[in-house]
Amino acid sequence: MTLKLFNYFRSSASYRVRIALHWKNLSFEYIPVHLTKAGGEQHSAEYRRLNPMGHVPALVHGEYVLAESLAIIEYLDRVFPERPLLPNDPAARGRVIQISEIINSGIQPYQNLKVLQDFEKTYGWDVTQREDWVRKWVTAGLASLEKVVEKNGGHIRGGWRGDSRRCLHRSTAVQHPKI
Ligand SMILES: N[C@@H](CCC(=O)N[C@@H](CS)C(=O)NCC(=O)O)C(=O)O
Repeated sequence: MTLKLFNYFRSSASYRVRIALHWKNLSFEYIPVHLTKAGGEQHSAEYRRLNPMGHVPALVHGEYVLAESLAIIEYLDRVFPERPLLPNDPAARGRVIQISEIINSGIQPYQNLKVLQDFEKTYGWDVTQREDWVRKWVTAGLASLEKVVEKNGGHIRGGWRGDSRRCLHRSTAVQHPKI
């Protein structure tokens, strides 16, 4: 059964899944979904049938379609258990999911394209206003993330394995010099 990944090259959620696929040495078909060309290919009726949220990435494995990067990573780990991404130990697994969710739900959505587009379209915010708002929430999220990681004896750069690290992306990293 082939694996197809509908994704966009600079989407952080797409990065997560591509990193997981490469980590597991799985070959996959890369299907680009351009987020800005022609108003955004993620809004097409065809793509919305795969993911009604209109987000990338979406994985197609045979007849099975799955969206949400962390759900995809969990699925890949179950179906292709070689080179695991998530630890088996319940406490370690819980911690990895906690850290991943801080990024996935607590940081990334604040800088999502549709949020920034809506600020411009609905509220008329200029680029400085948009960036200030994003920086405020991303910085707060990263500060919390750092506390959680430090409390658990880790640091983000160097040797830190697991799914939560795969959630980090350069767009958030540039906001925070320590990462
Ligand atoms: N929690 C979702 C987030 C997916 C997401 O927000 N993807 C962004 C790109 S990183 C997207 O498709 N945005 C499209 C838009 O804002 O219109 C996941 O992990 O897959």
